[in-house]
Amino acid sequence: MEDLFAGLRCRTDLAEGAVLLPGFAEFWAGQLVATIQRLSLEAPFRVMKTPGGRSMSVATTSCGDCGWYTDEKGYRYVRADPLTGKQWPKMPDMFFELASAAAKEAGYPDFSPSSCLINRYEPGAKMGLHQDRDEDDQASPIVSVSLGVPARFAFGGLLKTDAVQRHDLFHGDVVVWGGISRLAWHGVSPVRETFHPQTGAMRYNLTFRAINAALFQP
Ligand code: MD3
Ligand code: FE
Repeated sequence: MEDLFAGLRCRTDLAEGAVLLPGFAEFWAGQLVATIQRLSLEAPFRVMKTPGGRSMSVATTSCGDCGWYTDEKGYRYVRADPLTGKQWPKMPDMFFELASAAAKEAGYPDFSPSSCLINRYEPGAKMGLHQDRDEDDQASPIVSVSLGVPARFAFGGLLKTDAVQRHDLFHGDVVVWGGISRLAWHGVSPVRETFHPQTGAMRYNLTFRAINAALFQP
């Protein structure tokens, strides 16, 4: 049903610097889902722990020159996957091209992501309000791609206490977070138990990021 309305939902500025491109990834979506499955054979989804010792609600993996990681040592980008000891899988060309095209569409023709974080939400999984501050390249946008079961996404302002707006993100939706929105507080409400033909009960989210290479840790 939601696909019937994809054409009716049009490009929207969600906030200053944040552009929603509904269905931008729709043509790529089947391939993206299949590629996520393939990547996860090399770098399995795992539930990471925050520095405070809590298990995250989502399962996560990465591809690209570095991957975001969290454990008792803190939040950081690492060149090798601590679970396997191997480098993260190379970012598939299709991923890079999709993220670059979306960024270009939103006004960032030079975006060159070096990392893609892959979050997998099972029914009930959520992400608490947080800011993304580990990239140290805040001039570059973050490109996010939603796949599978829809999710209600919340984002606020630069202060945790600022009021939040809520939006539903559907299969194939892309959001480019640039400018001031890059530092907005954001999170995802618990994912509803429902079905998507391409992902079953799961929601996947890809976030493409440009990382200052000097900051990568081994
Ligand atoms: C707004 N992921 O991985 S994507 C994350 O759906 C993350 O898995 C969520 O937040 C998810 O860090 C949300 C949309 C998103 C991504 C990055 C942002 C929104 C953002 C950075 C700044 C502001
Ligand atoms: Fe985030």
